[in-house]
Amino acid sequence: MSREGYKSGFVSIIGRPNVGKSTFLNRVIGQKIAIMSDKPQTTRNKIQGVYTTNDAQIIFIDTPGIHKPKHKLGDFMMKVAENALKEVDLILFMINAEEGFGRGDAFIIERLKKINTPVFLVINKIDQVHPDDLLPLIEQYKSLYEFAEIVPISALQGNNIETLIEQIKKYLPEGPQYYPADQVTDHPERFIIAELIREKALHLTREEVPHSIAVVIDAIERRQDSSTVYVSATIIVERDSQKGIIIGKQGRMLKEIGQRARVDIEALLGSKVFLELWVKVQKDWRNKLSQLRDFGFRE
Ligand code: GDP
Ligand code: K
Ligand code: MG
Repeated sequence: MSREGYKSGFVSIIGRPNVGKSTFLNRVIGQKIAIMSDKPQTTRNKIQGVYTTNDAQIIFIDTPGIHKPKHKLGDFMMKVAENALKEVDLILFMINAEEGFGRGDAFIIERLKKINTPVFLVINKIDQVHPDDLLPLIEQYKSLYEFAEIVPISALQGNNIETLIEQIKKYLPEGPQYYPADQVTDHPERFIIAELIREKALHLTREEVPHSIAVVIDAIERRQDSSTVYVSATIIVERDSQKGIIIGKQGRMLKEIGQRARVDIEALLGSKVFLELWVKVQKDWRNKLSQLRDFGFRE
């Protein structure tokens, strides 16, 4: 569903172990979050929870690899971690007010300097320190990195959480409500899978088809007694000519789109994927949609 003024986006929470990342997420839960820890592992970005209100949806993402590694990570892995942080709208860098600055933080800040995503410094466990000790800590971190906002909280006691949420919303772009408000979806990856397919279609056709093409996921099923996930999706175009481009000579283009998308979806879901792609012409589907929106219809 998409609505004017509605904000949505992806937020990554990073920080040393035990600073309170999980406590914060659980605190934000109320009834508004859907923890998705039991969902299929993703190799890069795992959705940890979705916070939905009537004006915004915040999708909290776990981006592994940014923390100081026990073993030396290869440059490639480091790049992967950095890219993952580039893809989110906002990063919450959480620290423990009690502990202060540590080497793990220096490592993270070095990584943050390589990306443009805005970063909040979230100072947790303020219930454990005297307010007078907070200012020097803030000054110290300020001198190391230009944080977009600095927000002291207590995840345990719930102090200042509302303020943090309001600040987060300010940094989210306008966007759709990706996930149902009060329903834990079985497949939070649905939207991402659709976007992966759309991206491949646009890229491989060198954008000969307009960005307005849509991808609808018809089914995601884990086949019994099989480790394979079956995904069926339909690419919706507006014209027969576009359908021709997407399918390509003897179906070669569609096959290529499918193969490339499958590789990414397998990485996302962490399992083998059987991907079935269909192409459908739906004339003027965009116009119809915007007309419907004028009547209050929500996608
Ligand atoms: P994570 O490793 O970053 O996910 O940290 P956790 O959320 O597991 O928290 C580590 C410990 O810190 C737990 O014992 C929490 O109860 C505690 N903790 C988290 N937030 C706060 C806080 O705001 N104040 C206090 N006093 N303790 C906290
Ligand atoms: K976004
Ligand atoms: Mg944790």
